[in-house]
Amino acid sequence: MSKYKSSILKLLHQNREQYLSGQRIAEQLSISRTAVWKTIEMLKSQGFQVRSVHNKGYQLTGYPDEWDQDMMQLVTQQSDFFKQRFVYKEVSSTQTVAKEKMLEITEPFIVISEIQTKGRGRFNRQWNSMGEKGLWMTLVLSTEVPLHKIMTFNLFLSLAIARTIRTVGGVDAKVKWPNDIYIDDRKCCGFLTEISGDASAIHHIICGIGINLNHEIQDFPVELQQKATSIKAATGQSVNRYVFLEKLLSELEIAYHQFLTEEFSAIKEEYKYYSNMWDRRLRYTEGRNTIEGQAIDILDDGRLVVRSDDGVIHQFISADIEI
Ligand code: BT5
Repeated sequence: MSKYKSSILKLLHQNREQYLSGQRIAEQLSISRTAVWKTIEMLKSQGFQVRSVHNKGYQLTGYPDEWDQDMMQLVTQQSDFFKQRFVYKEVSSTQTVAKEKMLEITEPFIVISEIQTKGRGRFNRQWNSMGEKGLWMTLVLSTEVPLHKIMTFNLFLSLAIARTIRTVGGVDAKVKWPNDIYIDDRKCCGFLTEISGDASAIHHIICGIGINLNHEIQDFPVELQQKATSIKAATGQSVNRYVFLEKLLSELEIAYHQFLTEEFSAIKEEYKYYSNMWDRRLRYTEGRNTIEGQAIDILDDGRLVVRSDDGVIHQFISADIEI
């Protein structure tokens, strides 16, 4: 690997809207123009697309299909909130890897994998995690959080993810209580919040996030083709996975600090505004209890309030909702 790869990649990525001359790159990094040229050739051989135009210079126009380690370091180091980042080609589940690493690491960190062979959702349901198409990531947050507050974590997080999908994907993403993001009534993202701690407080939040970015509908297994979507399937436009990840990490960091310092009431109106549950009759299942009715509110502790068809009021902690 060229010793200049990271620094040239950083310049090209940060200036991707414009051309950078070989001369300017060479001067900024105090290296020769030949070294710049050789490194650009190497980047191309690794799947980066670099346009070179005489008298203008170089522009980064495309990224490798698989996660590139140097590019990932660059993107994930934009903020130093996540102190360590682990990027794999294939793991069983980023949740499993994160839980092993958590025993030795006390600061926030992330685990990302191109492929998960046993990606999972809540209650050990399968999570389809196809390579090169999505973002499969676990965040570990080591912190003391009082137990009563944890139910609202998903709600703060939902807004951060939906905001990222709207900004980077340019599509109307809705939050579906308690842990999904939908586009056009199809699931585009699911996340899973697990905790470790003791009777009085939580010590770790282990949050696995799966986001479908560049899937075509046919990429999903048949049983998901009517209910799943990706940003690309919804908009016809591919998403740059690095740009998406960069934005997502910054939104997650903001949401996490907000979760620690504020109550759900601070974001309740925004959450309700972006929610896709109101004014429709849906089926709600929690444990063995299934009802049909309409959501009417979310309480300050994160519980969902639903009025069933017979007029009875129900409160849910984490129901499955069929859209
Ligand atoms: C979730 O569970 O939605 C949480 C998914 C969390 C996945 C991430 S990926 C990184 C980390 N590592 C892991 O192993 N997991 C986390 P739940 O609410 O139980 O929904 C699961 C259901 O979503 C499945 O039963 C399918 O119906 C559907 N599903 C599975 N894969 C999907 C996909 N790629 N897109 C949309 N829906 C999917």
